[in-house]
Amino acid sequence: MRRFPAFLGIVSGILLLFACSPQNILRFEDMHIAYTPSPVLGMYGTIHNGTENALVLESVKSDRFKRIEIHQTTTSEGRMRMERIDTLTIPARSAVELAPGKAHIMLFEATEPVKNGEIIPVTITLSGTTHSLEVLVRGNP
Ligand SMILES: [Cu+2]
Repeated sequence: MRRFPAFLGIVSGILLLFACSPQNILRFEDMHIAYTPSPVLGMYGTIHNGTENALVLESVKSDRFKRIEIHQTTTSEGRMRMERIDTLTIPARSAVELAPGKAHIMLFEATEPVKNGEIIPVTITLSGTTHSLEVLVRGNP
């Protein structure tokens, strides 16, 4: 019985750690691939950089696609167009939303047709560190 309070102390300590940590870490929010029957798909979501340093999105890779690019949408003379960019910087203590009409990830040449509801493993490299994500394919809400 004497061990019980100690166990509770450890549990509340862990909970406290979880409650505090999201402020100063890297966090991916609502990363998803928008389903369309098109062979070219977009990946969206928000990258929260809670660290003290800017993070640079360097590459996105997946075995399900032969080519993945980082895109930025620009408007000139009233026309929206997207172009490939080499990297995307997420400033320190800031967040970047990947969305249609903004920066986003573009997926080309799926190895086989992508299904709505499929979960696709994706590797994202930020400032030399790779992060493995399981990204859901879903219809746009
Ligand atoms: Cu694009």
